[in-house]
Amino acid sequence: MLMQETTKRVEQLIRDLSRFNETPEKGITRRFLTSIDQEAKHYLIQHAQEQGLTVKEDAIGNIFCTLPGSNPDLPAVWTGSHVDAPLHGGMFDGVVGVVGALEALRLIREQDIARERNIIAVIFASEEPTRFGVGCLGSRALIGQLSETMLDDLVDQDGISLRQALIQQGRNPGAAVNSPADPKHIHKFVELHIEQGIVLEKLEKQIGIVTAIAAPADIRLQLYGVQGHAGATPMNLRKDAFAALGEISMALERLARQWNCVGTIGSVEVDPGTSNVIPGLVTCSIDIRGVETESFHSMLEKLHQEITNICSGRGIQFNWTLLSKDDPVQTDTKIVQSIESQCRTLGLSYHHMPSGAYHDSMIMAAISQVGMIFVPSRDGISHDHREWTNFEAIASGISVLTQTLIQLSQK
Ligand code: HGY
Ligand code: MN
Ligand code: MN
Ligand code: MN
Repeated sequence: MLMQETTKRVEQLIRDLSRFNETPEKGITRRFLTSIDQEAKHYLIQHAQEQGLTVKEDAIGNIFCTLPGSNPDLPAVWTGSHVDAPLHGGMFDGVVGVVGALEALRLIREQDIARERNIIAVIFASEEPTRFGVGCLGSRALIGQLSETMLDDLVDQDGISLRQALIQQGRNPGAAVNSPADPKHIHKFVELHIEQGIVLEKLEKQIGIVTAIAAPADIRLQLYGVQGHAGATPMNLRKDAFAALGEISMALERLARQWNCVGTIGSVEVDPGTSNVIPGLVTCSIDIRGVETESFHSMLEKLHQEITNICSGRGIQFNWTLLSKDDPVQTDTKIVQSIESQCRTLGLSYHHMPSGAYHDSMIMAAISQVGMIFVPSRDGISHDHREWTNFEAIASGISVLTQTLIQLSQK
C-alpha cells in the first residue's frame, strides 16, 4: 500500500515539476538563475513547508529542508540532488533525488520513525553546466570552492556573468562565495539519482550501489586559423580552424579509448559561420571524464600534447582554458553496506557500479562521506527528452533511500 501511494505522489511531483520548462517544445530545459528555475524551486519550497519541514536557503540558492531529530546537535544526515536541467534534457535527472528525498522525509515523519540526527533534504542550486559551463556551482559554494574570479569569469551564452545573474535574481554574490557549510555539521550524504546509463537495465537489476564517481574536466578550446575565401583559397594555403578541430576530435576519441576515459566535444562555435568562408576561429567545449585518477590525468596531458602538435603542423594558434577539473571520488563503505543491507531486506536486486556521470555527491565528498543509489534509465538514455524511469522503480529507490537515512540517523 505504502509503495503505491509513494509511486502516485512521486509521479505527480515529477510531472508537476516538468511544467517549469524553458523548452516545452522539446524535452526539459531549466537553467540556473532563470525565472523558470526559481519558480520550480519556489514550488518545491512550498511543498516542503506543507510537509512541515523547516526550509532555509543560502546565498547562492541551495535549499535545506530539515526534519528534526531527537538530538539536533549531532551532525545531520543530508540527502538531495538538483532540479536544474541540461538543454532539451529529461524530467528525471536530479529531480528523482530531490523528490525522493522529500518523499523519504515525509514517510519518516508520517510513520514517526525514531531518529536522533536531523535529516536534511538539500536542493542544490545548480548541478548542470548548462548556463555557465561549470557544474555543481551550488555544492562548490558549500565546500568553499566558488571564488570571486569565477563570479566574473563564468559567463553564459548571452554574455551575462554568474555575478550579474545572481544580482538579477536579487542575490548577494559576495555572500554566495563566502558561505561554506561547516563539515562538523554533516554526518553523511546520500543521493538518489537515475543511472543515466544502460548497465542496470542490461543486468536486470533494480538498484545501483555506486562505488565511485567519475570526475569531469571542462575545457574551453579556441583555435585561431586564418579566415578566407572558400573558393579562391587553394587547399595547401589554408589555415582552417575547423579542419584542425576535426583532427583534434579524432585524437580525443583515440586517447579516450586508450586511457579508459570518455571525451566529448559537445558545443562548437564557428566564426564567422557562413558557408563560403574558411573558419578563422573555432571555440569548443571538451568534456573529459575518468574514474581512475592516474589515467584521467595522463589523458589530459596527452590531449594537450596532441593539440599542440596538430596546431603547430597547421600553423594554427590555440588557447586551452581549463574551466574545472575534479578528482574521481570513492563512496563511503559504511553507506555502501547500509544501502546493500536495505536492498536485501527489501528484496531488491542490486549491482555495485561506478558512476560515469558526475553529481553533487562528487563535490560533497570534500566535506562529507557520500553514497549514491541508482535507479535504472530506460535504454540508458539521459540528457535527452526520451529520458525515462518507471515510477515504481523510483519508488523502490526511495524505499532504499528511506531505510538508509533511518539507519544513518541513529547515533
Ligand atoms: O554531466 C554530468 O555528468 C551531470 O549530469 N551534469
Ligand atoms: Mn545531468
Ligand atoms: Mn544529475
Ligand atoms: Mn549530475
